[in-house]
Amino acid sequence: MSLSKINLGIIGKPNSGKSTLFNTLLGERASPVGDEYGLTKSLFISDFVHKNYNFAIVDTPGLRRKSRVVKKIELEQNYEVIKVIKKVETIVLLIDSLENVTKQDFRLADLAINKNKILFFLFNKIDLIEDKKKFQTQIKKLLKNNYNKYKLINIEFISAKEKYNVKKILDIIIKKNELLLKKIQKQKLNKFISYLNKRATFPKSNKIEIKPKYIVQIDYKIPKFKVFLNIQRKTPQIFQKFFDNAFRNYFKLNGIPIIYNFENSKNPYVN
Ligand SMILES: Nc1nc2c(ncn2[C@@H]2O[C@H](COP(=O)(O)OP(=O)(O)OP(=O)(O)O)[C@@H](O)[C@H]2O)c(=O)[nH]1
Ligand SMILES: [Mg+2]
Repeated sequence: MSLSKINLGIIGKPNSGKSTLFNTLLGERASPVGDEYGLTKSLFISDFVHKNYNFAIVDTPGLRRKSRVVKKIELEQNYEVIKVIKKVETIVLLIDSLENVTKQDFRLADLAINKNKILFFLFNKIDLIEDKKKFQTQIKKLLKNNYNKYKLINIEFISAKEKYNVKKILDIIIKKNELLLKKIQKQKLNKFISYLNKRATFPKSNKIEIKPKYIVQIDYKIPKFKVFLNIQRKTPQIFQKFFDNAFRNYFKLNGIPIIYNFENSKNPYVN
């Protein structure tokens, strides 16, 4: 039987534990690990099998804030990491649980989301946190309240060093990759539209409620939908957000990219 493939990029600030996680996943010390800030200077690439998946993984140099980057080599490293983000389908953004989530983290997350990647906010070194339950609740609340792409991301907690939750994360990564291939039947999409029209009040454009009329899936590698609306004008952000939210809730599609093409109603299916 041939194995399916998952390409996984490990990114994040210096010292967050990327190389430690890389080694834990491989079960060997392939990438040097240590307290020195900015230890990893180039990409490390390897692969392993978990369940019926062949994981290709990339360990990357820790990225510093742009304003702190002084040496040319660091600029090149930044460039390498951005290339990795573009190339793989799944990104693990590693965050040291003892530190705050920074602007730099959000910048990297935005980059991954804009490129339609499956993205994990992976809080590492959870072994150093005393009240883990409280911490996890706080982090989720923080992100929910402060990050408007909350529904698009996955939030998990591990100790790369103590190998805590690492296997579980692999299983979740598999689940999300399988979810990415989801095909939604026409009938179910129609049902969603009538459900939404019965329930919701919609954002307005020029005092007219923007309503979805019809939806059709047009691609399957990353779920992509054409959504026909009752307006002629450019679809406002607020409606896009509203629709995405409703759609993800209804079909239970959190933590994966979804692409929508919003169209005006000049089409044969409306009315
Ligand atoms: N307590 C604890 N320490 C960890 C964990 N993961 C990594 N560390 C420690 O954190 C330090 C940095 O780990 P690295 O894996 O080298 O971090 P990195 O993100 O690769 O760092 P750069 O290559 O500099 O970007 C090392 O001292 C690790 O032993 C963890 O889960 N728990
Ligand atoms: Mg490293």
